Amino acid sequence: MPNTNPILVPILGDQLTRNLASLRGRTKDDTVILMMEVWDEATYVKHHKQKIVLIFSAMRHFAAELRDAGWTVDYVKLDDGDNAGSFTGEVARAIERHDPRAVHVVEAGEWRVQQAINEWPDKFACEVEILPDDRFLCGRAEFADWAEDRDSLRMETFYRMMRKKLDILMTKDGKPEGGDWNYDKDNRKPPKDDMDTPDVPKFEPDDTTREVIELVEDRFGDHFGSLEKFLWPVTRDEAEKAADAFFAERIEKFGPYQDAMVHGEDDMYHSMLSTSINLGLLDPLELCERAEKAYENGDAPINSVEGFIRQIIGWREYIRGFYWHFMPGLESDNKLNAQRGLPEFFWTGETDMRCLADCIRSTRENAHAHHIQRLMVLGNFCLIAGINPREVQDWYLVVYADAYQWVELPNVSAMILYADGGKLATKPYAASGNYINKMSDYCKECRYSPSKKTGEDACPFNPLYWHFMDRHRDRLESNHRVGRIYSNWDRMDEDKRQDYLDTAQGFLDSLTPADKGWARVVED
Ligand code: FAD
Ligand code: DLZ
Ligand code: SF4
Repeated sequence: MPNTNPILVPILGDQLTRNLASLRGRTKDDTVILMMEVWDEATYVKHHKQKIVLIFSAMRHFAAELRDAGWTVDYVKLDDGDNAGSFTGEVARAIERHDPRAVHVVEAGEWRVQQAINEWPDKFACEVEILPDDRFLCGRAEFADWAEDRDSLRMETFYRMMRKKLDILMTKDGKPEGGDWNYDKDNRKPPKDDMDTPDVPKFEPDDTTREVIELVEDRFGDHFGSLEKFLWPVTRDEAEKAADAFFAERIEKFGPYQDAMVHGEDDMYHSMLSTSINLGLLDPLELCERAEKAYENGDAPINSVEGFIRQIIGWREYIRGFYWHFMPGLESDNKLNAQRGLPEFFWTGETDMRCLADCIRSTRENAHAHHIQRLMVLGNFCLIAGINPREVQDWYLVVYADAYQWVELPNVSAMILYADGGKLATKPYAASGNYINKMSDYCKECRYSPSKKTGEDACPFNPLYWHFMDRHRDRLESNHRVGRIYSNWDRMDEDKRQDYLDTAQGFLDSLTPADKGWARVVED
């Protein structure tokens, strides 16, 4: 007799697509889909309230969409009385309920969750099949092949391989479209005075989202972040509307203003699609193909289109490959031995540094900040102030609605903090106040002055920059991209150098370290 018991298909909170490997080819009458809201996931760090609302609401909408399409969905809500609290506990309970002949699950995005899933074959009596997540365009094994025997794992080399493999922005004779692989040099326009960027579509909460907002206010009221406005897309339809608006209104200027920052302008020309891509609501390759079409139709210039495609098939895929390649070590790497605690103002926004205050305000209000804010304002500060990588990792993982460890950790540990010692970046992304002054309007009304180098009114980025360069001289001087900076330092007279170091030290001593309870539940 054939075994007619169903296949149990657990779908995790960031696997919200019908094109998931574990669903493809399955028949509806032979499958029970399991979706689980669990305490362990909601509290392993104290996620921004909007992040929890986004994930639970998107999960509930996706479950409804599957049921409407005729699938059997067993959905466990967080406040279901018998909730086991963990993925493993819930799968065990579902096995009791449905007596499946097998469990088919797609590998998890995160190491921590994958470790738990790896134990399922031994834990459960039925067969467990773990499938690769083929929503990513470069498989984990493919990345490992690419990385093997390479001295340097630069994103640019990886990206060219991906362009060729996917045949995106390539001419018929195998050359990069437009003649160059990378148009970054055209993508550094500072903001104009009268910048008036189109509004990003806002999706008002429906009944399902409102119910989740209540749940989150009730259970996670002490988590960071505001729920005053929650406007993220939570369904595929909404995510597609958000993508339509980006391709109609913003992609043209996406490239040139990619690195520009304006006080109070939280979206600029960015796509604001990361939350939807990471949840599985949007397909990354389809977005790149739409961008390519926009170029072919003359709707957007090559520097915008190439820039957007590079972020997705380049950076996003590379970051994911890098994560799996270097885990679990990446989590504890601290090659610059940075030991300072994260300042409290990262949680409260209470700082006179106008650039940081604005990025933190956007982070609190929207669970979002755009790339250059994450990299060159918040990240640069953490790097040159020597903040401990673990504390910075926790902060980024908590505060952004698009944050999952696979994408947060390499960006934080390797890209901004150089904690991996240079596997990802050729040099630390350290910068003085000059950079922020050039690329933003923040400094005009700041209490500090970007042109003052030392003393009370000096922009803190200026002395911190030299403090960082000085304390890491042994490691960085031999780096050919950094070495010449030390000639400038050595040319300054002794008093000037001491002034820089004293101003930086005075500023560092004035910082109040954050209460650990912001990021994690602290046991008494
Ligand atoms: P756009 O500027 O419109 O870019 C288009 C898409 O490219 C994004 O939606 C995203 O999918 C992809 N992308 C761009 N840069 C990166 C990158 N460095 N790594 C991976 N994907 C990229 N992105 C996350 O999705 N989750 C995170 O937790 C996250 N943490 C970050 C932490 C730091 C320190 C830094 C420097 C960057 C981080 N990023 C993260 C990358 C990037 O900042 C966000 O993807 C981007 O700001 C999302 O906004 P957007 O959709 O408007 O992006
Ligand atoms: C981030 C998150 C949260 C807050 N809650 C859940 C949840 O209750 N159920 C779920 O399936 N996933 C959740 N997630 C996402 C997971 O923590 C995890 O990031 C992904 O499944 C990737 O491994
Ligand atoms: Fe930021 Fe310095 Fe400019 Fe103030 S002066 S906004 S601290 S870069």
